[in-house]
Order: sequence, then C-alpha cells, then structure tokens
Amino acid sequence: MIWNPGKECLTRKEYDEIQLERLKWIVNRAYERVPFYKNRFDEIGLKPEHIKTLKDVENIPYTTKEDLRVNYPFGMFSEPLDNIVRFHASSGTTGKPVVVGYTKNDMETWKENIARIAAAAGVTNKDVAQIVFGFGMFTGGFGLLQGLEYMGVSVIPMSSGNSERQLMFMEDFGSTVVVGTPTYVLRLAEVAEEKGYSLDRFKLRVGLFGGEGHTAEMRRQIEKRWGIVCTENYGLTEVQGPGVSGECLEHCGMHINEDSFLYEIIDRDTLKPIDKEEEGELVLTTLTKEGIPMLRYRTKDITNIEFAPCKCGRTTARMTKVKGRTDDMLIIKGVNVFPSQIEGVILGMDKISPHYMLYVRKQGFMDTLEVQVELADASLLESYSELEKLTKEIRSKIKSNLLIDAKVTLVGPKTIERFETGKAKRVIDLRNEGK
Ligand code: DLL
Repeated sequence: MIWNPGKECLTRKEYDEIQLERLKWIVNRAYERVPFYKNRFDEIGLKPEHIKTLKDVENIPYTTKEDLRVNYPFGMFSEPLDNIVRFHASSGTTGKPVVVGYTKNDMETWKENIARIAAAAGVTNKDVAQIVFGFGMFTGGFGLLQGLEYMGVSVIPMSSGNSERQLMFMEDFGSTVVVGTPTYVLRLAEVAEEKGYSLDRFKLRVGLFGGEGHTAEMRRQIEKRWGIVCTENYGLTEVQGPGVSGECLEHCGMHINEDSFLYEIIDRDTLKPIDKEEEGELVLTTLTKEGIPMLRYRTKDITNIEFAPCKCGRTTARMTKVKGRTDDMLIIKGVNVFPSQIEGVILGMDKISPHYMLYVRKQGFMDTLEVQVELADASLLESYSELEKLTKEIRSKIKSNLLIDAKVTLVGPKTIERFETGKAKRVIDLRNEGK
C-alpha cells in the first residue's frame, strides 16, 4: 500500500517544484535565524535570494558533524526552546554529542515519513510491531514508535536487550513485525534456537531494519531463519533520524522522502557534486525542518541514487544500499575496502556462521587485516586439515574478490561478541596500540 500517493507518486517536475520552493524557504530561515549559517553565507557573499534553482544549492558550503559539535547544544537551532518539543542526540566516539530539536510540526512530518516507509515495507494497522531499537536519545526507538502508532499499528516498545523477555513478548503478543538493527534480530533468532524454540511458534512476518547496513547475504540468512521478509530503511540524527528513505517490497533501493530531503552525491575525494547516479558521498538538505535546519549536511555515507521507475508505483528517487561510511573505509596495503564488502564475501560460505570481526593493525607503514570468522559447527575444530582448508578457502575468496590479502582466523561457535544493544561494531582498530 502506498501511504500517501499524493506525495510519493509525483512527476519529476512536481518534485523539483516542491523541493525548490522548500529549499528557498529553509535557506531563508537558516540565514535569518541561525548565526552559524549567516556567517557562512556572508563570508562568501552568498544571499538567500541567490538560490533560484535547485542547482544553486551547490553554492552553499557543506555542514558537518563538527559544526554541530562546535555549536553544542542548541547553537544551530532555528526556533526558541519554547517551540521545541523533543530532543535527540547521537553519541559520537569522541567529543560532545550532536544534539537536535524538533518542533510540533517536525514531529508530524517525522511520523508521516515513517508511515510511508513502513507502509512500503508492507506494514499495516493490523500488525503488532515489536521495536527492539533502543529508546532514549537514539532516534531509532521513538522515531519508529510514533510513526507506527500514527499508522494505527499496535506497538510494543521493548527497546533493545533482554533477549529472552523479547522472545516471550514476541510469542505472547503475537508480534508480526520486528523493528531493529539486523544484527540484533539475527541475535534473537540465535537465542530462540539456543532455547530450543521452534521459530514457527512466532507470528513474525516482516523485519524493518535500519540504523546500520547489512549485506544481501546477511538479509537472506535472517529471512531464512525467521521465515520473514525484510526491508531496510535509512536515516541519521542530524537530519531527522529514521524516515529519510526506505525500501519497498520490490527491494530495489530505498525510496527517498523527496518532499523532506534534497539529496546530492559528491565525489568523496574532491568533494565536488557529481552525477547523482554515480557512487559517492550522500549530502542532504532538510526541506521542512523547523527545529534545526541542515543545509548540505555531509552524511559520510557512500551510496548512489536511482531514478528508474519502481514497479511499486512510487516515483520517488531511491538510494542504493549504503556501502559504508567514508570514515570506516579501510586501506589495506593500499587497497580501499569497506567492512560491508568483506561481509559480502564471507557470508554464505559453507560451515561458517554470520558472525565475524575485523582487526586492523599496523605493520611498519602498512595496515594489515585479520578477519575472524566463527565456525557454525564446533566439530570442525577437531580436524586440523579441515580447518586449514577452510581458512585457505576464505582467504583466497577475499583475495580474488577484494584484492586484499587478509589473515583469516577461524574461531569456535559463539565466541565472537554479539550486539544486543546499539549498533554492531565489527572493526577493532589496533593501529595505535602497537598490537
Ligand atoms: O541510525 C537513525 C536510524 C535509526 C535510521 C533507525 C534507521 C533506523 P544515527 O545514530 O545518527 O541515526 O546514525 C546514522 O547510521 O549516517 C549511517 O552511517 C548509518 N545507517 C543508518 N541506517 C542505515 C542503513 C540512525 N539502512 C548513521 N544502512 C548513518 C547503512 C545506515 N547504514
């Protein structure tokens, strides 16, 4: 079902018109109300009235996470706190978190955007949705909750962790939709199996994944284990949280809520805008945000845009799967590689489980990579020759696909850390620790 055909099935010309009108509005507001933007514009002699076409957005300087940190906590807000009804924050690894604020209208838009992506994934008001994202300053839990409630879905706000209790509610309440990170939903299948539950006793039919990426193979494994259909959606705290874009059941990219976000793709080295259909870093401008406008926010996420019509009937542009974040890219002996590419190569091989960890170390001037992969079955540990054969097989598969020579270590079942709360962390960087 298309939640809002009047907004999701327009012509390109109609999207362009809406975007341009809203772009002018937000640029004006940002300039008038946020000293940070006024200064940025004044430094280069740019005035809001110079933005006459969508392409003119390219004259506006980028905004980065660092800008938000420097203006912590409310320096980039364009409304007084009297009009802010909600805060969220994303915890960075270093320094102050990024804080965002929403007005009542922002909350309405957010709900609408979530309803669209959930409907695209086949969710209806007949569903019972168990949210296993964390609730709190993270946008995942509350963002999905309010949008699903708005659709009339029965929501179980479980939050993350406490897996046995999750499974109890899942069974007793008859949850039909699970909303969370793919890694945690995979973990829930594992806990259910450990408890000896047959997964048929659950009524789950849909997985709504986001907050982190997952490869097609990881999805296949989760779908098979749970017997569900999964779609993914994308978002980030700085521009709203979840609801920027989401996949429909055709599984051909994530439909962007074009009336809320203007998207650009920039070259990740030169930082110049490139053809949107080419792969590069996604840059987003919020078109409706009253609480905190974001002009040309550098997401650091690598993707590209597709415009070809989708069979579902929506005409919105689609983002392809995020390949990784520019700051997570590894350079192993001169070859660039994203953790997701390694997942893509190793998952789906016989005898190994979908759990792995990447260790990056420094050897002289070179970075080296160790890929730890968990065996599906402990009996393999008893055969040295089998282990050696499998190690070689994985290593050569990585080498032929990604052109990097990684050390491969096989470890026993259930030895690699599981992620029950928050996002999976699969790269351990030991480069500065001399290990
Ligand atoms: O993760 C918002 C969100 C919550 C989206 C729940 C979807 C569902 P942050 O914590 O600010 O916000 O992290 C944003 O997470 O820049 C991406 O790098 C990554 N990310 C989010 N969704 C996806 C996805 C939320 N579907 C950062 N695929 C983003 C890949 C994703 N990466």
